[in-house]
Amino acid sequence: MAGEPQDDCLFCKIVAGQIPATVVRQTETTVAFRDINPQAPTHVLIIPRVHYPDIATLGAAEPGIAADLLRVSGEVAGEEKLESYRVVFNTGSGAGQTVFHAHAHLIGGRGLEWPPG
Ligand code: D5M
Repeated sequence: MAGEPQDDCLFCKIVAGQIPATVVRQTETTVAFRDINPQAPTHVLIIPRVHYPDIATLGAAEPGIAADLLRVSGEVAGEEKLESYRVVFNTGSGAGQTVFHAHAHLIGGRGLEWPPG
């Protein structure tokens, strides 16, 4: 069923506490934790507790939870004292998505080029 945990999903396992993560914030609908392969001094992933493969399917089915990802991104950016930062949703393998459970990347703490590669 849509949104149900998937046995083969890494981020569902983090939500369930079956795989350790450095969690920085939790809400009723989201979990935020540090990326295992940080691309900047602050690199936090904000994920929904429910399973959808990407931000498009999450946003279509659960727009309130998609908005929660953005709200929590801003809250973590504040806690990390970031004045400038980027929130990125890689969507599809051609855009670099490797984990098919919707997630926002919060990246900051260094200068960021535009356009991204
Ligand atoms: O981003 C997927 C991100 O997930 C990538 O930056 C690495 C990160 N990752 C993978 N495994 C873990 C664990 N176990 N903890 C924390 N972070 C992890 P994508 O946009 O799909 O390329």
